[in-house]
Amino acid sequence: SGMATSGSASSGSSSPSIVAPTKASKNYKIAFIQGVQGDEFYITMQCGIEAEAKRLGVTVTTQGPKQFDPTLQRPILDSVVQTKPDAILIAPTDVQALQQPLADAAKSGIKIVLVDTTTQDPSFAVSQVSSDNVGGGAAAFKAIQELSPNGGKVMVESVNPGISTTDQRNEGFQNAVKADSKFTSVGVQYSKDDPATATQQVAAQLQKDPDLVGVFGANLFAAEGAATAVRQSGKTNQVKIVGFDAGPGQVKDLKGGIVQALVAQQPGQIGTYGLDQAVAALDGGQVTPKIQTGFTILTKDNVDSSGAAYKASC
Ligand code: T6T
Repeated sequence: SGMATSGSASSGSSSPSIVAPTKASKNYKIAFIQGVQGDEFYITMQCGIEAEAKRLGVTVTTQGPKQFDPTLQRPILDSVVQTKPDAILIAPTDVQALQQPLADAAKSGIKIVLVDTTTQDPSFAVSQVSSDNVGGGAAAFKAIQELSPNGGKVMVESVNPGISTTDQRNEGFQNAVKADSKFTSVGVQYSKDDPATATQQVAAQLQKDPDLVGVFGANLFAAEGAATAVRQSGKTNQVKIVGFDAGPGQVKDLKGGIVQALVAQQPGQIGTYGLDQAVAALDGGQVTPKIQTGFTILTKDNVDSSGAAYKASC
């Protein structure tokens, strides 16, 4: 089938090789600021960061806002900057709101590495590490195409406008829909990272468009909420769901046949690369400015063997 897995990491710079330092020259103080607490994507990323920190001999502290919200993340960044860490790894929750504070932090001498999400002008960062989000959105549509070969109406359930990752996934998905005349997009809804809101929005869309054939849930919580709506509507056979991410609840929905495919990112790998770039920048080593990690399309059949499911703890 066409549900192939995407390849390994590729660097956006002219240098194709990504160098991992063997040891840090000193025990650097590095802060990791998640997009949100309790999200298995960022937990798995934290596991990758902590394992790499141990290997290199540096100290990492992790914090995150209680919601995926720049007004909650900004004060965390401000207080972390006050402690003058050597480097910050951060997943900015908005392309605009975190732009100036991060540029200022970089100006004060802190090495900034963007993990997962990015900002409007990330030139202050020594490196950016993320999935191929446009490609992941296109891959999600390809999965729906294969599941619903006759075509029909599809929708995207997303998080907030202004998040680089989910906006890119939506863009990749919508462009792929436009290229196939058998499908029409009924648009995108934003559920603020709240699965209950996503459930309401998908249920409302199903009222309006009872012939909907596919939903793309653009992140973990959007996909979980979409799955609940489709399950409650009794339309599991008609409406195919493809979700981004592979949290424990999503994997359960996949195995239960409510969700047909998941686009699993490599959060642990993003964390490992991110920490390596921070230490390399601090020690004057080789830094790769842009690293793109791959994704795996999970179905019922390969989910157990893939090892791609996210962790709930390290
Ligand atoms: O999809 C991930 C992440 O890539 C995105 O930026 C925000 O949502 C997640 O953390 C999943 O909940």
